[in-house]
Amino acid sequence: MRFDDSNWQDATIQTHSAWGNNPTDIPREAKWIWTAGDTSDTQVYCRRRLHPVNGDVVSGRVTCDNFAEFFVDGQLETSTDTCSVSYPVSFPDTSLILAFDCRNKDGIAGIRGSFTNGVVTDSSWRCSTSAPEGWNKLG
Ligand SMILES: [Ca+2]
Repeated sequence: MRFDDSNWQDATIQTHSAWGNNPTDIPREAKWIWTAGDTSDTQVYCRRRLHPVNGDVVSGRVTCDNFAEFFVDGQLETSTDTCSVSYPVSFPDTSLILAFDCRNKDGIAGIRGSFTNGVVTDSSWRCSTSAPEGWNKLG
C-alpha cells in the first residue's frame, strides 16, 4: 500500500534574511522550505514524488538548517550539518520519492535542494512534523 501523504501540508517557503544567498551553489529557484509552524516546529519531514524517466543519473545539492538526512526511495543518501554548505547527491531518474528529515537546533529552520531533473525545493513538496512508517518511500 502506498504511503498516504494527503494529510501532510504543502511546504511553506521561508524567507529569513539571515540565509542570504547561501549556499551559492544552489540556484535561487530552490527555496528554503519548512512547515507553516516555522521555528516552533523543531523536526520536520518533507517529501516529493518524482515521475520516473529513463535511467539517467540525476545529481543535486541539498542542505538544511540545521541537521538533515536526505533519502531517495527510503535509502539514506547523505547527512548534512552546516546550512551554509551544500552536499552533493546523485540517484537514478527512475527514483520515486525524495525525502528530507531535518532537525532545527536553534533559531531559523529550513530545507533547500536543487536537482538536475529540474526539481527544486518549493511549495510542491509535502511536509509534516511526524514521520509514520514508510514516510520516505512511495510505500
Ligand atoms: Ca536553525
